[in-house]
Amino acid sequence: MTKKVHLDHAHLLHLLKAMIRIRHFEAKCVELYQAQKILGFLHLYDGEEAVSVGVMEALTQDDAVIATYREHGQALARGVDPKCLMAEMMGKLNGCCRGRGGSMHFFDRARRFYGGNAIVGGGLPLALGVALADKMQRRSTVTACFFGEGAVDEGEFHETLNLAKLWRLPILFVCENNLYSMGMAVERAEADTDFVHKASGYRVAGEKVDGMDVVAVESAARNAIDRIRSENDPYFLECRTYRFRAHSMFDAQLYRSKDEVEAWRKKGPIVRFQTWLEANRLIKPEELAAIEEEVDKEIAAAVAFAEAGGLEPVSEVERFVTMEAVPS
Ligand SMILES: Cc1ncc(C[n+]2csc(CCOP(=O)(O)OP(=O)(O)O)c2C)c(N)n1
Repeated sequence: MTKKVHLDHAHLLHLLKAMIRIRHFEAKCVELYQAQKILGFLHLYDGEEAVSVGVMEALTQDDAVIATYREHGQALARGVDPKCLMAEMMGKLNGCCRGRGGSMHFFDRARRFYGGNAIVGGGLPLALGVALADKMQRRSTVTACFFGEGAVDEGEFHETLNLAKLWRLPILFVCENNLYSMGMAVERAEADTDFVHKASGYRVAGEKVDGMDVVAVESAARNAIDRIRSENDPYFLECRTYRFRAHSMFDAQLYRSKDEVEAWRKKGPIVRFQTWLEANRLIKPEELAAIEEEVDKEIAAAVAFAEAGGLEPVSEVERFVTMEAVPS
């Protein structure tokens, strides 16, 4: 039976705010990058916000999350503190990884957010390990594992799906199919572009969902998680989405036309949801203005926190290279 999302007014505004938070956080990151306050790589999630916001709504705080290198949205939607994330972006000691991880390696143990990962597909075996550990410790949790469609070409994908099914691990596989893997269009890379079909090769059940529709994603994720918990089996969601920006900051985007991007922007997750709310008189202009103002304040506070943070002293850089005793 399909479980409906409970669309009360507060929940609708919460979904919109969560997506706007991600969009504005990243817009600020672009400014800071251009001002050379953020260095290294920067892969934006712009256009894909409905996927992480919808999926996270279906998880409890005990569930675990494994993310990609495009994980600013995944971390924010999981409820990781934007202050620690912004400080991490700037490489500061008060960042969520002491500034050692940067844009691609957010991590927050308290939120069971086990990392962004620079390696394409690298999160898949980690998700397997987390889910196995939870199962062995008899926790009834689910591990949500995000990855791009490019990761499906990696051996890790195939090994992970096989073992997840064989060991009946409670993993929600979330394939963010944004149609491009760097500059490679999905139909140029895949003999079979139906990823649900690929998952079924390992007898992992799944479905496609419109990744530009936050309510559709939340509903699919809720059903999937119910099913994972009741049937003790992994499940696969292919979220069809699109990234509006370049792969990273170094990408001239010669592989797609401006018209294509513009056409997708018009059906973007925020504009679409907001227009629907407005058309159905579910949001008042002053509510929208309040959301934008609150989010901008949050982000300004995050930037101030990050600016005030120091850098790791050189004398400390070798710390954590080898294991230290973890206080129990
Ligand atoms: C194992 C590995 N191979 C290659 C790369 C270089 N690389 C970085 S991003 C990327 C494309 C991945 O595309 P996809 O998984 O679809 O994710 P998206 O960037 O579209 O979110 C590649 C090939 C890498 N980081 N890791």
